[in-house]
Formats: sequence, C-alpha cells, structure tokens
Amino acid sequence: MGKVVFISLLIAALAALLGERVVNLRRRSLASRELVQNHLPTCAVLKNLDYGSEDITILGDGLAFISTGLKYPGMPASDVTGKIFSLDLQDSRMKPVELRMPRNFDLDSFNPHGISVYTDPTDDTIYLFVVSHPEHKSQVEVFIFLEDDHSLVHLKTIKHELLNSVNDIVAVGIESFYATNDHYYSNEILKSLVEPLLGQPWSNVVYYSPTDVKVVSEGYYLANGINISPDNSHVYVADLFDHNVHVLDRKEDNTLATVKAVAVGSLCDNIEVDPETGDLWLGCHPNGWKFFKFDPKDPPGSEVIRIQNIHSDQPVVSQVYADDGQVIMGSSVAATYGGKLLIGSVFHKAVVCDLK
Ligand SMILES: [Ca+2]
Ligand SMILES: [Ca+2]
Repeated sequence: MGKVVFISLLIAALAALLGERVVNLRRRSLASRELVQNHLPTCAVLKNLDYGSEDITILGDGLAFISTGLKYPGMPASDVTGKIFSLDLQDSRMKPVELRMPRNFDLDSFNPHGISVYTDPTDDTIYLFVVSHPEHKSQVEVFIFLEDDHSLVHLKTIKHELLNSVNDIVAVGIESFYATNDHYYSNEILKSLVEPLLGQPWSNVVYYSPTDVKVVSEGYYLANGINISPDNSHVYVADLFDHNVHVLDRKEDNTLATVKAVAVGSLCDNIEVDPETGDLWLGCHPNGWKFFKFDPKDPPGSEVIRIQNIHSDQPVVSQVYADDGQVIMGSSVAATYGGKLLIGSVFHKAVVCDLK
C-alpha cells in the first residue's frame, strides 16, 4: 500500500473515530464570525512589501525590522526569496529599505518567519534573530545589524531537535532565546493533515542557550507569537487556536510557570510589547476558516488587538483596527511607535496607520 493511501485511510479512520468532537473543536477554534470594519483615519500601504510581512519588531529609536517572503505550507506564496527590510519610523517618507545580506549566506533557501532583536547592554550591538524554514525545516539564523551600512552580518545557524517547527522567538541574550513550536511533528503530512484533525494540545515553548535546551511550557493547541515584558520578568505566548494570550512567570533557571490566560476572542498570531506602557499589540486572524481556506473572492480579514494592564485583575482587551480583507488580508503582527501603527501580514501587504 502506498504511503499516501495509507495516510488517507488513517485520516479517514481517525475522522470516523473522533467524528463530531473533532468537528466541534475545529469549528470553535477556527471562529467564523463576520467582521465589522473598524478603520483608522489615515493608513497607507508600505512600498516593496507585497509578499508578506509576517513579523515586525521595532527598536527603541523607531527603527523597525520586517521579515518578508514567508513560504508556509497551505498559505499563498510567491517565488520571491525571503528578505529582511528596515523602516525608519522617524522618517516621514515611510520607505522600507531592503537590508543587504552577507555574501556567505544561502539566500535561495532563506524563508524568514518570526523575528526578534536583542541589543547587547555592554556594547549596544544589535543582534537580529530570524526563524527560517529552508525546505520547510526549522532553524534560527543569528545576524548582527550594521546600521550605517544597512546590512546584516551572519553569525550562526542554530538547529536542534527540540526546535522542530518554530514559529516565533524572543531573544533574551546574545545566544539565548525562547521559541514557540507551532506543531508537534516535523513531517509535512503529519503536521498539515493528521495533527490539525486530532486537535491535541501538543505544541510547546522551548528555551535555548548553547549549554541548556529544554521544553519550558507545553499544552498549547498552536503556540504562535511569543514576547517578553519590558522588565524581562514575564513571557507572553499567543495560542492561535484557544484564542488566549498566556502569561508566564520566568524563573531563575529560565523555566516558565503559568500565571493566567487572557481571552482575546480571535486567532492571534505575533505579539509585540510597547516598551514604555507594557501594552501587548497583536496581529490576529478574525476568521480561521477564511484564513486557512484562502479564496481571493472571499478574502480573510485582519484584526489588531491591544491588551492593557495585562498583569492586573482586569486586563483591558480592545480591538484597535479591523478590515474585511479589502485593505489587508491575514494580519499577523501589529507594532507601534510614536503614534504610528504598523500592521504586517502572512502573505499580503503591510500598512502604516496613524493611531489618532
Ligand atoms: Ca516576533
Ligand atoms: Ca507567527
């Protein structure tokens, strides 16, 4: 019996076995509500970013890094190779600039996904960590950013068996980070067919340093975005399918302890944290059916959600922006600086809006 036939039979058997439970679980986790438009007064589409801008992060001086050209199984993708752009939010021209990549780096297989920046407090060197999926595998590329030269210097490639299906990372040192694995399996068929059907909470968070690699939090349906509080005491993880942002307490040994989950009512992707207010900004998918079954005639929408006072008894969750897909489809990230809101997407455009 061929492998594909066997897998198909296995899926059919599992579907029959789990039946209604799976259908109900999927229906709940994919959320099919209709979106009411909630536009901001002034938004503009950013130039040169037509093939996704899955993740964005902004330095303290308003310089944003943007990953583009992600090829993710099941999502529309272009033939354009992956790139990293920067955007100076202090410059009113709002023009993204492609960063020059090192000569010794394999650009053809570069498939950038989640990103994170770490500034070394001892010498202000800026380290850019990028999740990449060459041939749909997962690895983390570490670069140094040379601002005057608009270029990246490649330092190293990090691979590990625990980093099996990485979505996003948050760097906590020049060689250490937390990463989300959005799936349990690495194999494409198991990952894209069997795992979604079973709908089990097998996704996790891994801590990585050169001397210590371990699973530090588990039990997620699809752990996606990850970020850290401005004082580095708490880690936040967005579970796309349970519609929560999980708050985790960071221990001395870098393990994470669950504090609480904050309901966001949407399929939230990446998380950015405002360094001054500590507010969380989330790029979310309001309708999972439309997002996963992409149809340009009935496009997936976009939604930006902010969480204020997340550590208080009553966090405030509010929708800041919503679009039915006419302006931007499949928003995956939202980041703010100086009254501007940047919204990026998995495979579509990026826009910049005035918050007021
Ligand atoms: Ca990120
Ligand atoms: Ca993501």
